[in-house]
Amino acid sequence: MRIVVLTGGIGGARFLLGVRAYAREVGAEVTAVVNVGDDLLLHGLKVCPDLDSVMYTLGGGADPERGWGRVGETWTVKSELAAYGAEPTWFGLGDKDIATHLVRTTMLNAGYPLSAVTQALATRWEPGLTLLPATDDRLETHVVVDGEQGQRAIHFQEWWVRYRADIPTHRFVFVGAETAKPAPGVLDAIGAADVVLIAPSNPVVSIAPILAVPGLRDAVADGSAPVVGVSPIIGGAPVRGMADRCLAVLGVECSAAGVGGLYAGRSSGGLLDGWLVAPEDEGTLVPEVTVRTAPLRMTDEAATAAMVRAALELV
Ligand code: GDP
Ligand code: FO1
Ligand code: CA
Repeated sequence: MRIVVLTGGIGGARFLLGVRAYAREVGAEVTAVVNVGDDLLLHGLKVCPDLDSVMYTLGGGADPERGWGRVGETWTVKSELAAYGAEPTWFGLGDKDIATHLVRTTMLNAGYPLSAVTQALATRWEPGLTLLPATDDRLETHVVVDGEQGQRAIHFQEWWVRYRADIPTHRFVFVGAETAKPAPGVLDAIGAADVVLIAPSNPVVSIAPILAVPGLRDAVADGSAPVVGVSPIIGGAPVRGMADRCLAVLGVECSAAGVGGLYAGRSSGGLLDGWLVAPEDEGTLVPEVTVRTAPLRMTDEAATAAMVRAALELV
């Protein structure tokens, strides 16, 4: 059995722990297609927050409280940069994390594509599944906000980390998406999949940028594999993070029904065959989609593997 998961960072990474546990139990192969819209160049370094959250989490090196970055992190470089007055001060790279960005940037500068670099980094972390960036091309999420002279676009990280998504916001732009190509292996994995899972990731800024890569959304929507999504929203609120603010920008209700309707049923031009929601959201309806309930709190690996089983039983 081959499972493909579309995923963002922290929520997706936790979900993948459960997918991996389930896959080990039944002997399945897993490919994670990871968002790159959060990526940024900082102090000359290429930082890929969602890929790193997934890689560190599956490799046992993530900070469990923060969810991003390394456990046991130190911040010497960050404070030295601050002493120089180096901007931005609102985004901090940890010392251990910087080693990842140094290796990645060196390889990228030597001409290796991000997918190959990710594979190389993963040989250290042994995530137990195939990690693919959605694209090797530059695709960055920018956010159009109110500026002093009309509207201006800022990088997703500035919107998310500096402003905590709490400023007047008009829309999201996936810069580079028009000309991006799916990374090598992505379309093959989707084509060969027995099931495609949409992780309980942020639908607006983690999953949408993956689907914005030309050909990727169609491969999922027109592929033979059934598609099941897992709701990141429980009882009308995100479990963590600011998906509510992202959904508000799109005018989509922050609910399991709202996000299900955003992905929409395959037979109505959307993606989903199945939509898994929490017991709190029993009664959720998405036209043309099979909706089931299961406990959706990823408290530990076993609970998360049970979620995955419920998702797969749906189709
Ligand atoms: P990010 O890229 O680091 O922001 O992480 P993701 O986009 O992959 O995941 C963020 C989403 O995960 C948020 O919208 C949360 O609501 C969701 N999430 C976090 N923990 C849980 C959980 O235990 N259960 C469910 N269903 N969703 C969760
Ligand atoms: N999130 C923060 O809130 N503050 C930070 O200083 C910060 C630094 C950072 C460095 C590397 C990395 O991979 C992630 C980092 N994050 C930080 C998390 C990240 O910006 C966001 O949570 C995600 O991009 C949203 O998915
Ligand atoms: Ca993300």
